[in-house]
Amino acid sequence: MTARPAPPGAASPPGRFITFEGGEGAGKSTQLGRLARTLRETAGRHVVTTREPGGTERAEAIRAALLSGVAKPYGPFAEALLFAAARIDHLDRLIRPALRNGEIVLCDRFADSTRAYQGAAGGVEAGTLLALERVAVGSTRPDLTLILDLPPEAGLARARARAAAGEAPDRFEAEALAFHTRLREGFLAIAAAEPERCAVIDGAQSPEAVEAAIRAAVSARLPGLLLEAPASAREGRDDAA
Ligand code: T5A
Repeated sequence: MTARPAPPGAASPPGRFITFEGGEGAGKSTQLGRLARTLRETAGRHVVTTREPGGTERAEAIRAALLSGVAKPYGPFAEALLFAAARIDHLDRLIRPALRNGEIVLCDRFADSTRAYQGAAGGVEAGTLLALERVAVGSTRPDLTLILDLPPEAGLARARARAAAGEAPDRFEAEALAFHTRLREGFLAIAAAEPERCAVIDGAQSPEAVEAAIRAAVSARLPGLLLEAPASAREGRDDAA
């Protein structure tokens, strides 16, 4: 998960930053993997896949603390600060270098998750979180955010099925249904407020149907990205993830 510097003198087309958002078990990781494969194999693009919290060694250490629940007693604002700390390292060490290198960064969750989990669901005041976001994220905003939407019961059932297979529910999966309902409303409110950046995808469909909807959204919002890359965009870069 490290981005390599562009070779000296190489043409550097602008990178693209695409984030996947949604509630628990919405299918983000599944769809991020499918889009990455399409972009690499069909379009010949250079793609970095990453996630939040995490994506760098330091941010992964913060992830472990957050998802274990050890930070929960400090409250949702303190958790928001920790998510922001992880995000700052992730942006500085992975996301911005990759974008500068002209790569396509696909990120499983980003700042909208803080707005939805710690804000809409957790109760931290929206203005406070936006101020924190401005400091932590600066001008590195996603070009496109795919919000996978489905009833929280369905997403939690998927997560529970995983738990039955031996994986313990994390800090946020263990929250009550009312929390997950507020979460869904929070993501939909973000999409309504920023329709030019966000596309809502029906995540309750089959994985193939969700994939098709995502391809349609990417084609509409970022024209040309799914078409075969020009030779100049194929040269001089290595896949970093
Ligand atoms: N968080 C994160 C915050 O509170 N604030 C923040 O700022 C940030 C960045 C991260 C946690 O941290 C919180 C949110 C999270 O609670 P995580 O482990 O990364 O923890 O959790 P999630 O991002 O929620 O990841 P999940 O794995 O739970 O969900 P995904 O990635 O949305 O779903 P996916 O693809 O793994 O699929 C889940 C299951 O469903 C199946 C898959 O096979 C899998 O078993 N599935 C489908 N089944 C039927 N139909 C489909 N269309 C399916 N798609 C996938």
